[in-house]
Amino acid sequence: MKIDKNNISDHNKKYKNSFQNEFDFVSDKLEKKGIDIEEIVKKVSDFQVAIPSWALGAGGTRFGRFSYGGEPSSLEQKLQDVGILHALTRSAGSVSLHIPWDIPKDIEAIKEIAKGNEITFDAMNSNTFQDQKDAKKSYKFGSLNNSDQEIRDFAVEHNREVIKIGKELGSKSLTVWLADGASFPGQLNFQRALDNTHTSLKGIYDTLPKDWKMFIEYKPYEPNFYSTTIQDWGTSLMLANACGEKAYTLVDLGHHLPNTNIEQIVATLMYKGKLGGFHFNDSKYGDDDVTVGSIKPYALFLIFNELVYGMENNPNNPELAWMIDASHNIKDPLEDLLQSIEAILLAYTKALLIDQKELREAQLAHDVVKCQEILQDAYRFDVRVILQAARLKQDAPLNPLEAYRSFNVRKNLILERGNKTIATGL
Ligand SMILES: [Mn+2]
Repeated sequence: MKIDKNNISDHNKKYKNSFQNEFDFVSDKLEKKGIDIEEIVKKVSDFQVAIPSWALGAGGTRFGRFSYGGEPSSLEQKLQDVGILHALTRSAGSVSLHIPWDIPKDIEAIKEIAKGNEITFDAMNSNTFQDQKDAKKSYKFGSLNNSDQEIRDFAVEHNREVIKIGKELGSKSLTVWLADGASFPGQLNFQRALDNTHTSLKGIYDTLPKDWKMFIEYKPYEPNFYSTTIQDWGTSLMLANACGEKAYTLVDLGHHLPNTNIEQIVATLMYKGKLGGFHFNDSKYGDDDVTVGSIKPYALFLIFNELVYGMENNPNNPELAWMIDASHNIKDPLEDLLQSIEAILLAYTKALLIDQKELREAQLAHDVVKCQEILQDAYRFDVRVILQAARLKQDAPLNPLEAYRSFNVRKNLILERGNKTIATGL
């Protein structure tokens, strides 16, 4: 299943006139504010977010999993799905693989398929949160933090293997997320666990190729209920600093306790040049798998305000590795990802509209009302047509979700793959 370019141009012909009217109207409005719409369109076109291989099938919860017809059952099919998303948006030009779920049998063949779909390989993800079949050691009581040296070595070795596979594919980074922690008080000696984690991470870091980065992700709780060894950005930053200059903190939106000021965390990390990766999702209570922007779109906008400021003013911070990190329970995963991509780009575009000079002046004048007005003025501006312009420029459909449905993508995937497939790893 590949998206037919003729279908896209038919789709765009249908909406071209209404698009153009709207675009001219918005372009005029922005010009009056002194904003060049073409500059914004260019930045939006350049923005690429990686799709994780595990988001393409139905994830389910610990209570159950409801399959989705036509799920990709191999790495090849996962790449095809990312290719579909990229053809529909031109914003999803990379995939983030998960080892061992996505071990390529034939590296060259996989690289060919990726190339054919104009997909590159983003950060590689290791997995020490579950035991694999026939595993010699168990991660039941931790991996990199385990009190047993042999288990720590086993987990370090797995990460080195992930780097090796990633190197062959052309990836340039490794993301380490640990489920390590304790479910009950007294179960774990915190200081020893942290020390073990530090030594293990260093063991992985030392085998990192010169041009690679290592991202250290944090999460306050789950799967452990009492403590997580790398629970917050401060712990992650401390470990990244202890590893070296190629190690960075990774912020996952859903990995914070309710009401955490994530935009301030982002700002703090960028100030130190240590924000390396960014995972998008949304959450209401505790789960981190809700569609991006579906619950707290204004918070996402405020986060993007800090990200945009950081990207423009902190040259010491590297280019960020953006990824959607979500799992889909009841929606068509591809439709959910299209909604997420749209939400990310909307928040980014609105943040680009903020007049940073005017904001700075209002801040210096302590005009609190004006500061808020500047932010909200940008947030309330309807920028959807800017996203459409970015897609039109790259021969992608003006309305990706509608195109996806009218092209009968899911129906065709089910015809090709069957109704009862399960994505590897899910
Ligand atoms: Mn994540």
